[in-house]
Amino acid sequence: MAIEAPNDVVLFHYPFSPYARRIIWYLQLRGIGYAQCIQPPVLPRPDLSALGVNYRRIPVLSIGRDFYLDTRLILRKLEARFPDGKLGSDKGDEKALQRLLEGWIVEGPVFMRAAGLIPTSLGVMKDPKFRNDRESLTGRPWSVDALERGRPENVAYIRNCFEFLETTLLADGRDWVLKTERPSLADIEAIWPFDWLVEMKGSMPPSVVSEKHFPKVFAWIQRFRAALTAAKSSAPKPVNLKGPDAVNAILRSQLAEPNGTVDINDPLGLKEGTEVEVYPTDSGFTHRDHGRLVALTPDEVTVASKNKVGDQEVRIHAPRTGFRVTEIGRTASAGSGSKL
Ligand SMILES: N[C@@H](CCC(=O)N[C@@H](CS)C(=O)NCC(=O)O)C(=O)O
Repeated sequence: MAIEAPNDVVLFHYPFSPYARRIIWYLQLRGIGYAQCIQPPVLPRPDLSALGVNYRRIPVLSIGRDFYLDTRLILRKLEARFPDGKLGSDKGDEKALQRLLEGWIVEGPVFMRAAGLIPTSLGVMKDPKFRNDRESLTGRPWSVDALERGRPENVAYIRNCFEFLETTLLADGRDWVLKTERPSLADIEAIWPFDWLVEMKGSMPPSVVSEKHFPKVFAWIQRFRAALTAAKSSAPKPVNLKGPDAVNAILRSQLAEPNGTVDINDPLGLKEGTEVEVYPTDSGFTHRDHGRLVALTPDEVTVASKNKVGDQEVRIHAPRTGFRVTEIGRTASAGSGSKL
């Protein structure tokens, strides 16, 4: 019997992905039913390939036959798709803080520094398959020696992040970042790498980062975990879909969004219908999604792509920041290039 995805939502992830947790937490806090299709932590990921998605990072979320890449876009889409009881603020200054926190961690250096604190004693770090996979992801050598050499600087950097939260956002003793009654999107945006590090034994020396040094940050993390436990107990349990069931459920469903438009004044000058490729510029850039350009707005690009199983088109959406869109056959010039 065909298994349906609640709300047509399928999350592709693996449980130890800290990025995926941003989305799982959001869905739990909102009580939104969804299905999940657990992916291997290293390539290949045949379920996503069958669906026509080449992007290699995790998580990916589909709503119907629309696929959303990158947690920044996924959260925006969930807020728009399920507006009643959304977690984001409507006030300009609060929205600004939300966006700045998102950028600080996802686009800025915080997550890379936090990832540099994964203890090298973890089994996965010694697995050559994992090491080779992450070398191909980042294009840089991945070695225990290099990680150990970088550790002191990463600890110093992360300590400053704890210090920043302790002495600014949380300094007045508030429970939640925007002084809300319950955790908001701003809490999700701010908390995830710090929660991940606190959970990961051996990531930070307790002589430098501990509850004693940063009581407010640690208490906030505890509060957030308690709020999640409470939300989880009343939220619908995710439906587990095996790869082929996820592929079938998605290909049976409709497109979730109407056609968008291609902004004729967009600086890239691309036209609707042009064959383009879309890929992230920070890591995983050799895994590119190809398709017909369907929509191009200031913060989103959408391409229509063929899956490998049926005739139905799927749509792949990515945010503009941190992603490149190029006409197939043309080389892009890197936007950040400077002669200074
Ligand atoms: N900016 C992306 C970053 C996602 C990311 O880097 N995810 C990690 C997992 S936590 C990843 O994909 N690692 C490589 C892989 O799993 O192939 C987002 O916000 O979703």
